[in-house]
Amino acid sequence: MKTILITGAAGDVGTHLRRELAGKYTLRLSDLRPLTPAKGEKFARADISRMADALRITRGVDAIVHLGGYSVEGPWEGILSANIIGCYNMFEAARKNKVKRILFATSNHAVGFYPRKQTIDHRVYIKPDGRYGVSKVFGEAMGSLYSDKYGMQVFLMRIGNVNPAPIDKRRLSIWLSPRDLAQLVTIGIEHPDIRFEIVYGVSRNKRSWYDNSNAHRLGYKPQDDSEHYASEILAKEGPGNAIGDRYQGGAFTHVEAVPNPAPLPKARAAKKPAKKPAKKVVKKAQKK
Ligand code: 15L
Repeated sequence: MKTILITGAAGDVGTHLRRELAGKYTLRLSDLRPLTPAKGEKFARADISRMADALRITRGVDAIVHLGGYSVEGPWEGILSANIIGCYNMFEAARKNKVKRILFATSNHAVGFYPRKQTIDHRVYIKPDGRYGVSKVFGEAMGSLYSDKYGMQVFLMRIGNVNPAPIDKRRLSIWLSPRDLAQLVTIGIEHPDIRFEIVYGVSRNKRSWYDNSNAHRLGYKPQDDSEHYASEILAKEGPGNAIGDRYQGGAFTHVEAVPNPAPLPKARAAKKPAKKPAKKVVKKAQKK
């Protein structure tokens, strides 16, 4: 049985994926946040913005599903640390530890400034819709470099929105059900001819904005279609936004931050400054 490392395993996508892949692979999990591993899983807490951590978690695995990172539009510091430095560390640690295959969760936001009225495939020029989208483009570029220069097998999944059911009108076009996610990831792990591939991580949605023929060529046969939920979703859709409604990336195209579904643990987000020694003690020390 192959040993697969899933980074960002405590997040929403990671949680769905773990459940779907249980029993198929030996799962090694990592995250900055704590996580209770299920039977058969092993968890290692890691901050991938530190190379030593990235090296530690990638040792001895057959493939990596790299989900970890800052998962929405937000402040540059968080994106820089997790998605630029962390992503670099993951590819470099994989290379150093001779892990041949890496599946990277890029995002629809790498191409979010394409208009909704346009159908795009995996060959379109990138059009990120924010700092987060730019960081995903960086990850795609890392994949291209490590494939061409080091022969790594790279599977880039431009993921839409993973949820048990679509949550709004935009997500009717980019929804990815957990079981379709698992099918796509399995292809990324198992397909014998992966060198460098870009696919869209979406279900068989009637309203899709993507020509996902590259994924289909590799054997992807999604089972779910968001259309079953369409009337219910559209009936409760709130007022839109002129810019967001025009582009595939939605709100990411016109706001500076989207509520972060995976905030850092408090202890790391705001480290207390070290206590200064009391003044008297300082004076004594100086006299010595
Ligand atoms: C993403 O890339 C995010 O990781 C996810 O949290 C959602 O916001 C998703 O895109 C989306 O566009 O719905």
